[in-house]
Order: sequence, then structure tokens, then C-alpha cells
Amino acid sequence: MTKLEQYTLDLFNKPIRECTDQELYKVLLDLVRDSSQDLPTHEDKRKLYYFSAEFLIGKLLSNNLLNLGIYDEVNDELIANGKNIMDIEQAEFEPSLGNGGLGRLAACFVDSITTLGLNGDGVGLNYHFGLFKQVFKENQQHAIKDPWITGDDWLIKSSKTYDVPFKDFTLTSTLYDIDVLGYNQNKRNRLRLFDLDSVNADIIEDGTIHFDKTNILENLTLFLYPDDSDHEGELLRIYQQYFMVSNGAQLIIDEAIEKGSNLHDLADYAVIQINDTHPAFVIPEMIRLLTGRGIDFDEAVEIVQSMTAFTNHTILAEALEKWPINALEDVIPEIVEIIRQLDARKKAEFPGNTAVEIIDVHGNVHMANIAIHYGFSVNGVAALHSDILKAETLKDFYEIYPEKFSNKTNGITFRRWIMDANKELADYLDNLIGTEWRNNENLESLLDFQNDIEVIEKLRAIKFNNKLRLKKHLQDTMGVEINEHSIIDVQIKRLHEYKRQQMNAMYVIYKYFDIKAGNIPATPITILFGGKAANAYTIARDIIHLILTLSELIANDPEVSPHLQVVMVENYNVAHAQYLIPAADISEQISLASKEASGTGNMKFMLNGALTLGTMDGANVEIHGLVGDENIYTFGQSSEYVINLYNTGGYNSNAFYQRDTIKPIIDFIVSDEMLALGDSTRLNRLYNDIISKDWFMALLDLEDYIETKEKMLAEYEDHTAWTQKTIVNIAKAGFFSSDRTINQYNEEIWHLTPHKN
Ligand code: 26Y
Repeated sequence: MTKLEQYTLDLFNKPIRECTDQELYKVLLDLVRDSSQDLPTHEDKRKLYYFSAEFLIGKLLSNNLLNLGIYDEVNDELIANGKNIMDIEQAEFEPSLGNGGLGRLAACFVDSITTLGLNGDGVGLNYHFGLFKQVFKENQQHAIKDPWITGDDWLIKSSKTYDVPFKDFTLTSTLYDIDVLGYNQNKRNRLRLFDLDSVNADIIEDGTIHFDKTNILENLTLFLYPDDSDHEGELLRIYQQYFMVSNGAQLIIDEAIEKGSNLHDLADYAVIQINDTHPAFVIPEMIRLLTGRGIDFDEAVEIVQSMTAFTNHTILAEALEKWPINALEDVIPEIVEIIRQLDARKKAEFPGNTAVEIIDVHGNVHMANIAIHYGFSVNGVAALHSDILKAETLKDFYEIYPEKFSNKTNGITFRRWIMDANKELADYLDNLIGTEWRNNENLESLLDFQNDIEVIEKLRAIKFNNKLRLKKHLQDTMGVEINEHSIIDVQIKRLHEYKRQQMNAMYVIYKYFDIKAGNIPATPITILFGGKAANAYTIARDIIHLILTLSELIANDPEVSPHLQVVMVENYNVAHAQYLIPAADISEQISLASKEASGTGNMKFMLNGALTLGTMDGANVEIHGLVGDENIYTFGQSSEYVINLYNTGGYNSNAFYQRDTIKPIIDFIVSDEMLALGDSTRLNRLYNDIISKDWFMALLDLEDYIETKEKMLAEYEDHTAWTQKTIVNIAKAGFFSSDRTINQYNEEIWHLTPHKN
């Protein structure tokens, strides 16, 4: 009897063939969890703790089967019994424990850390409803709660608990672990997700994500980043952040003492990577814990300094967290005391240098500044971003601590983003160039096949199959029908003005006019959007409304709809991404230059054979450098130009709006046709914003964008030349494996010993 048969019998007392997909999901969950638990955790002295408010892990069943090396075997057995893993996986809920890039990066990183045989856990919170579930009604985004903890999930309750002292009460945590498996590894790591037993979902108002924000005992881990646009929301975020880091710091001390640390040598046992500012309270908290255990303040500062490293993920001012010190006083007064001392030291060291103050003149505590002064390493996430940090955003710090700064260009795990998401391509690569590419070697040898007609045809066939797969997926999940023979153009990412989904929507209007004027595209075009807007971010929700309204308008127009379709995928998440990316021809990476720190979707598309339509921003710059000008479509003003425009206040959107090429497009947003379908308040607000502010300068690059996209569509018609470009992109994507990124973090920051099987 096979293991699968045995598990099925034990759990449901019937053969595989007679089980439902739901039942088989439970069987596989048990089987995989048991197999993972059989793997030992690392025992090394030195360990990495990757602190992150987000881990956007996606569904784990396929991925874990793959990493355990039993995917094919299990799949074959299921198929022999008339079952299919893809269907079974539908029973798994995806935890939305992240917003976007930063959270998905953390998930890719823990996969690579384990795959490279490094001793490192992720530390975070166990949000019961993650972010929120996006639903569309009347062409608008609505947010509802998104449950994922069902009992049939990957959480394993541990016996560890810690006390976390707040001003008015002390909370006792519960720790849940999720095993993290590496590709063909004989050891596992873990996500350590802290939670609170008293949290109570009943306080959420029906059908919404609203709840009493003051009821910390019952709300603490309900949601990721609850809206902090009001004071109570702000306090709740502080509660969350401190709860996360206090638990994490206590865990570190516990594990180090167990391995023989006397705490004076704690930095030999642990290194902490702080993923953006959200976990930065770990620095004063660790100092508090060490001084509480008899180490004097100066030494505690030194210890913490030598074991803490910081990654910055954004240069947008609003994302560089600062908390009013009064708010901190209300929640964590002991920590405020320590922050004041840390601030006083730096004020004495750098008198008058207000840019590097921890506590500014308005009484705001700058979280990044704590991490930069009191850690040993600061890194950006792509070459351009790291350069901008040094030259602009963190210039004053760079002058003080040049040796702390480095770049670690982001990466993506190939296990999820090609082996799992695009099995047909992965298997075909095995046939062509051998399997070494799976361990991040030799993908470039694909270049040898650039002129091989058979290979070109096969890659086109794989792309077509992925379009069919996407078509079925969208039919099943949204009831939308797309044309598998169309060019698939995809922009999937959080909704933000700097990412400029509005510029893509302006292209849609341009194309709509063009088709109306009788210019029929050689190949039909499907433009797919996906992304959530923060619920309090009005203009972003207005942009969603614009896209959904355009989508409806075009679908209702028989003159245009055979040639152009616009779809906004509801509740974009990792599962959707795994269907969308392998099917894409065009990867939209059109942020305003200097604003997108890196992007990681751009890397996933490249690896799956889509061509980038992008600005010279974030990691697009490095993609451009790798594939060469002829294999990428870049447009728009440079980051230097844009930074200068901001510094001089020299951008005037209205001057662009007045151009004959642009005015009709923008006016259409508030045309009778649009107002007949859409909400006048939302459309007018967006229109007015664009013609008077356009803070992220969509109009600056619009003409160039339209021209470049038209060129791209024209060149798509030479299928051979197009596919040859995609071959270069796939072949050059090896650099963007998160295994490469993690090796760099390890060699330059963490210094852990890799264990190879
Ligand atoms: C302060 C709070 C509101 C906040 C919440 C989430 C601030 C920032 C974030 C998330 C930031 C984020 O996801 N940044 C993205 O990180 C990716 C991984 O490094 C980058 O590829 C991407 O360019 C960047 O926007």
C-alpha cells in the first residue's frame, strides 16, 4: 500500500478514488505536514531571524510537495485514481499575510534560505484575516474579511508563550509555526507567527473589516495593518509592532541561552534582519531585555548594534514610518525611555544634524533612523534604489556611515515562480539544457537555442497552453471569458499612483478611440489588471473604478470588444499571479522613474517569457542591462530627470493636458459615455486630480508610453523575432533567483554556515 493510500484510509476509511477533492486536500495536508515534521530543524549555533510584518506565502500544498521532491509521484498516483492536484489545491485557502512586494519577497527569501541550507527563521504575526478580500460591486472595490485559518491549514501550535508588557496591561502570546521547506533539503526552517488567544473575530462588523480599534485584547492580530488614518488605528499598529518584536526578541534570547549563550555573546548566536521599518522596535526592545538580564546599557547597545541589519524597501516619504512620541508613551513607555537615550547619544554625536535625529523637533520618532544608527548594515533592494538612498533619501546617513551601506538586488524563488507556476516550461527546460538551472546554474545555456525553430515553436505552444489555463482559471473564478488567441498584457501589483495603473488606463482610452476610428489591431489585445487599493486611499480606489468602468464600456461595445478587452482580476493574490504570469506576453512595469524600489513581478514575468514594457526604474534597469536594449521596451523620463523635477517643483500637469494628443483621452474620463456607467464623484475627482496635480506624473510619460506600446504590439506580429527576445529574457533571468540574493545577504551580512545535503 502506498503512503497516500494509507493516509486516505486512515482519515476517511475509503480509497483515493472515492474521496472528494476537499477530503484529498486534508489527506495531503496531513501527509505533507508529517513528512515535514520528520525533517530536523537546524542545530547550528548561529541563526538568522528575519523579522517581517508580512509573509505573503501563497498556497503551500504544491510548493511543499515540490520541495519534498514527491510532487510527480503523488500527482501520478492521483491521476491514476482520476484525481488532479490542481483541483485539490482549490480547497486550500491562501493566507493574505502581506500587502505586496515586501511580503512576497519575505516568502521567497525563507524558501531560499532553507534551500541553501542556512539556519534561519521568519518572525512575524499570525493575522487571522490577513489584509482583506477585495470584491467588486458597481465597479468599485469593497473590502471584506478574508479568513484562512480553518483548522485545515499549515499552522502548528507550539508550547512557547511570552509575556509582552504594555503600559496598562501585559499580554501573553501564543506561538504558531509554519514549516518552511527548501528544495530537496533534509532540514527545515520555520515561520514563527505570534498570536494572542483572546482575539475574537466576533467584534468585526458583519460583511466589513470594521471593528472596535480600542479593544486590543480582542483585536490585536485580527488584520494586517489596520487602517491607521485615525489615532486609534495608529495605536493599534504600535501595539502590533511591539507585540511582534518583543515576542521575537524573547524567542531569540531563549534559543540562544538553550544553546549555551551567556548573552554577552548573543551576537554569535543570532543575527536579525529588519524588513523595512515595521519591526524596528526590536532594537530598543532587545536593549530592554538585555539590561533587564543584568547587562549594562552601553554593552547592550553594542551587542544589539552588532546583530541587527536593516533593509529599506521604499523611498516614498509616507512609507518611512514615524510615530508621535506621545502615542508611544501611551502604549510602550519603557521603550520610549530607551529611545530617548538612544536619541540623546546621537544628538550629542551629531549636533545640529536634524536629518539624522531619531526624535525630531515635532516629537516624531523616526523608525528608520533607529535602525540605521543602531544596526550594522543598511541595504536597498535594487542597484538604482540603493544609489538613490545614498545620494538622496539617506544622504546624511551615508556621509556618516558609508561602510554600512550596500545593495542587495531582490530575487524570486524559482520553485514557486517557474517550477510550480509553469511546470510545462520547467520540464521543457530540463529536456533542453538539463536540470541544473533549477539550482540556479546554467539557465544561460538556453541562449544556444535562440535560432532553433523547433524550440521557438515549442515555447510558443507552451505560452498558448498557459493562456488556455488562464482562460479556464478566469472562467472558474470570475466567470469572465478571455480570448486565448489575444496578446496578453498584464499589470498586477498594489494599486498606487506611482505605479501608474492610471497611465495604462489612459492607453486603453487611446486604443478605444483608435479602434473606433477603424484601426483594427492585427491581433486582439487583452489588458489585465490586478491589485488592491488601501481602503483609505481614495484616488487609488478611483483608479480601480476607472478601470472597471472602462472594462464594462468596452465589453458592451460590439465594435471594439472583439479587438480589445480589459479585465480587472478580483482579489488579486499569489494564486492568481501563478496563472497570470505564465500566460503573459507583455509585463507592465511603468512606475514613475525613481519611485519603484525594485519590483519583483518584473522578474517573474521575465522568467516566464514575457517582455517588459517599462521605465528605467527599480530592477527594470538591471533587466535592461542583462537583456540589452533590443530585448526590452523602455520609455519615459529618467530618474535623474524626475528627481530634479520634484526638487525644482517644475512639473505642471495642466501643460501636458492641453496637448492635442492628451486632452481627448483625459476628457473621456468624464465623458457622457463614462458617466452613464460610472460614479460621477469618483470619475470627476480623478479627472481633476490628473489635470491639476498628477503627483506621479502620468502625463509626463504618456505619449512615450503609448508610442512604445504601439511599437511593441507591432513587433509582436513577427512571432519568431518576438519569441527570440523571450528566450533571451528567460535565459538571463538566473540573476534574479532569490538564491543569488540570499547568498549575497549571507556572505556580506549574516555569515551563516551553509549546510549542503
Ligand atoms: C508603513 C506602512 C503603511 C507600509 C506598509 C507596507 C509601508 C510599506 C509597505 C510595503 C512596501 C513594499 O511592499 N515595498 C516593495 O518592496 C518590494 C520588495 O523589496 C519592492 O520590490 C517594491 O519595489 C517595493 O514597493
